[in-house]
This record gives sequence, C-alpha cells and structure tokens, in this order.
Amino acid sequence: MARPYYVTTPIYYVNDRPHIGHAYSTVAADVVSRYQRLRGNPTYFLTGLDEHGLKIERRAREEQLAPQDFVDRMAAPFRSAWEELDCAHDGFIRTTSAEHRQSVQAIWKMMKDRGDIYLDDYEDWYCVGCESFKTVKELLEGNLCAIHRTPVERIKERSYFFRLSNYTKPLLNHYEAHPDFVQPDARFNEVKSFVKEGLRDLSISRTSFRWGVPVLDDEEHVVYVWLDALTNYVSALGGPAPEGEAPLYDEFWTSAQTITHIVGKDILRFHAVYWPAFLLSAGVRVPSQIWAHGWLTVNGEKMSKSLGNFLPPGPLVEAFGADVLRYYLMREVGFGQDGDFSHRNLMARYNGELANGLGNLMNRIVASIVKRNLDGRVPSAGLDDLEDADRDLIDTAKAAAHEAAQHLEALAFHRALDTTWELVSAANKYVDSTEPWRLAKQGAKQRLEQVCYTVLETLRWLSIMLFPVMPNKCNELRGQIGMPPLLPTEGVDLWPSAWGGLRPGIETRAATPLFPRFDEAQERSILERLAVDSPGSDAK
Ligand code: ME8
Repeated sequence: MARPYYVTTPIYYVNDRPHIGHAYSTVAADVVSRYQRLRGNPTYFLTGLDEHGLKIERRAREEQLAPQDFVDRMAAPFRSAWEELDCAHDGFIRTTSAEHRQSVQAIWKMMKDRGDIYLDDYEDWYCVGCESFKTVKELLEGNLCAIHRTPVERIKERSYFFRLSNYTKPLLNHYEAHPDFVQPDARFNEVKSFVKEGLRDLSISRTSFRWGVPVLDDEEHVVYVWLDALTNYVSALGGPAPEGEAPLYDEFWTSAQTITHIVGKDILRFHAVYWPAFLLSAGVRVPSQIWAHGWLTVNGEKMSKSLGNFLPPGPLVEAFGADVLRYYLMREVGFGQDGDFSHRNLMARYNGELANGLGNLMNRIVASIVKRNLDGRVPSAGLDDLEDADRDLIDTAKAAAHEAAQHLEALAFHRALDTTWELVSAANKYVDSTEPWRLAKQGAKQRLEQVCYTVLETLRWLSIMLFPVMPNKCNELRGQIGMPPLLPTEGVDLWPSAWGGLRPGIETRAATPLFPRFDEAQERSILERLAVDSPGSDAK
C-alpha cells in the first residue's frame, strides 16, 4: 500500500549565505526522505527560499541591487550547498515565483471567504530580524527584541487582520486529537500554554513597503511575509487546488500519509499556531507533525553577525566529505536538543567511530582475510552450522535493524546511529573473539567461511541501515562487498530483515579504505585549514 510521505525544511531567508544551522535542518530532512524511499514509500522532499519581506528589501538596498536581482544572486549558494551535501530534494521553492504568488492569493481568498479577514488600524512593535510583531511583554528593557537584541520598530498603519482569536479553541482541539502534532513533547507543552492564554488577531498585511505578494483586490497592501512564507509548503505542490488539478498536491498534501515539517525551535510558533490556524480557516488539511529541533552553537559560541562566525558547510565538505559531515550532524546532538558543533569532536568521531569502528571492520575482513584466504569471494555458509557467537551477532543485527527503523520513523537520528554503532562494535568484537586469522592459519576452512560470511552479511545490513545518513559511503561499501548500489524503488521495502541476502561466490572488491585514519599531523593541518586554533581552543 502506498504511503506518501512529505518532508520539508524551513525556507531560508536569502539575506545571508547558508551556514551549518541551515545545513542541519536540510540534512535531517534528506535523511528522512532517503529512509522513507528505502522503505518503498512515495516521498517528496521540499526545501527552498524565503525571498520577500522588509529584511530582504533592506539587504538588497544595502547591496544597491533591485530586490529581485539580489534574491536571484543569493539563491545560487543555497542550491549548491545542498548539492554538495547530497541533499536530494525533489522541489526547491522560491517565494518570488509566479506560482507561489498565485497560491498565496488563493489561500488569502479562502480565508477571506470564510469571513476571517478584516481591515483595521494597527499599532504595535515589530522586529525586522524576526519579521514578527511583538507584545511589550516579549521585549527586553530599552525596547529590544529578546532574540536579536536589536531595537524593535513602532509600526502604525492600516492593515488586514486575520481572526486568529477565533482559532484558540479549534487549535486546542486539534492538539488534543493529535498528541504527536509537535515534537519534542516539551516544546508541544510550550505551544499549548501559549495558545491557552488566548490568541490575539494577527496583522497579515503591510503598506509601508512593497517587496511581497500584493493583496488580492487591494494592491496597496502586501501580504505579511510569514503568511506568504508558510504557504510555500502547499504552493510547491501546486496547491491549494481542487482535486485532480494538481497531482503532487493531491498525493503529498491532501492524501499524504504523513506530512512532516522540520523546523528550528526559533520558528515553532509560526508553524504550530499560525500555520494550522490559516489552514483550518482555509478548509485545507493540517500537516501531521511539526518537528522542532534544537539550536547549534559553533565551538561553544553562538553564531552571529557581530561575531562573524557563521560556519559555511562548504569547507567542511571539502575537508571531510559530505557523508562524514552528515554523519557528525546527525550523531553529535540528540535531535530536539540544543548542542554544539565542534571541529574537534567531529575529528574525534571520525577517527573513533568511522575509521576505527566501521572502516576497521571493513578492512580487517574484506581487504585482509577474505582477499588473502578466500580468493576474494563471498564464501558459502549454511545456517545449520551456526555457533553461538554467530547466532548472537545475527540476533544483534536483527534487533539493531528493527530498533534503528523505529528511531528513524521518529526522527531520533542520534538513537538510530547509536543502535547501529552497537552492531558495528558487536561485529568488531565478534572478529576479535572468533579470530579468523587464526582459523586461516589452522586451515579451519569451514569455520573461517562461516565467520567471514557472518561479517560480510553484517556489512551488507549496515550498508542499508546507514544509507539514509551516508549514501555515498554506503554504496562504496557495497561495491567492496560485491553488491550493486542501492536503488530505492517505490513499493519495494529494502530495509534488512531476512538474514542471508549476500550471495556466495560473488567477488568482493577491496579498495581504498572507506575512512582512512587521520594522524596527528593531518588533523592539525585540517584544523588549520578550517581556521580552528590550537587544541582545546574550541572547548570554551
Ligand atoms: O526563519 N542551529 O529563515 P532562516 C540550528 N524564512 N538550526 C538553525 C540555526 C542554528 N544555529 N540557525 C538556523 C526563517 N537554523 C524563515 C522560515 S519557513 C516557512 C520560513 C535553521 O533563514 C533552523 O531550521 O532564519 C531555523 O528554524 C532556520 O534555519 C531559520 O532560517
């Protein structure tokens, strides 16, 4: 049965270049989409750019460019960053596209027809950094935005309002009926408390600048940038549209099994309160889940314009390769928790887990034992001759695959990798205890074959379990054990469950180590190239 899965990232503001925080959300969404595809589910992965609003208009002016020229120029680095990181999105939405503009106007009309939009005077505080209105309660002393620590602006103008206050109850009902609507749970509680206090109507248009989608039938106004931006999730699929008119929208929105919006915790309120309220008003289906991940610091420090320490992903990909960076991002910090990106921890995990763990397992068996003693071929091994140690490793593999799948379904990437690494360690221990080199020396051929087969088949399982996170390394690994690259196919579940898929007799192809270990001199030179100072300097 087809279970269409739709996963999205936030659409990033194009006022700056992509950094490791953006990469974090985008890699997570790519891992989800690759996992769903492996399970045979029709999957659509959307990312894109938020190109309207006062913040962008001002940045364009600073650069002395027309806003459209500015956003066109800024879109390229985002596209290439995701390409470099192997984030294989199906759609890349830009809010300045004509299709998007039509969708925003269509949603506006649906909300208006419902009687939820009215014109009034507006006077309040506004933070351009957040592109959001602020109540006095939310401000720091001196009228500073609590997030950006910059002065908010007083706005007094005629504005269209959305009757958000009418949606307090419907939203609370929706939360009650969908206990997983927001993840993690602690964040969901914050959202519920905020809504329970009662919602104020929301200003959804501006007249004091032009860079946005014009309001239908009143071109003096442009649509509030968050209503514009949130609509991207449906506009990218051709919606909202009557059934049959937009096949992607029918499949991945209206009748999708799961719609997951991955966002940072900074923009949870927009996604968990405003967006479902807009959709309820427009009579459009609400997404299944908003997953708010935590905030990354870099080497112990907040990334900020004033510190000039926005970390771009490009040089890291150059130094370590995309797969290693993806692995580190998914492994280091529990998804949902705040955490730190540390060059030194990346290096430690590379050497400890990838080179010494998985890479070593590969080398010991494929490049060494199988090549030297078994003519480089996958041996045959009967299930009848299994010993306890073999059975234990097979059981560990089965349990790990089952658990890792559950964790990936729940976007607990770090847990999926923990579980998978328990299998890597168990396999290395198995090699230590069965001592295949001794079996070879003793001429215990049958036992040697059994041991090698068990490890090779474990490696095949690992090549699937790790594929969502490290697609290239997994295909390299598969090549070395004589398997073709993984080709996810709709309707075919490729997740490992039956032992013995590796066919005896096929030729292994030991090649360069998957994860060559960095010695101290190499470590130093990489860190120098990445402009990270001497040891310990990033532990602040
Ligand atoms: O908010 N740690 O765009 P934005 C983790 N255009 N994630 C981070 C991060 C960090 N230090 N910094 C950024 C916007 N992110 C709106 C979104 S959606 C309809 C409109 C990630 O360019 C995280 O996902 O400010 C965060 O929510 C997003 O980038 C903010 O990107």
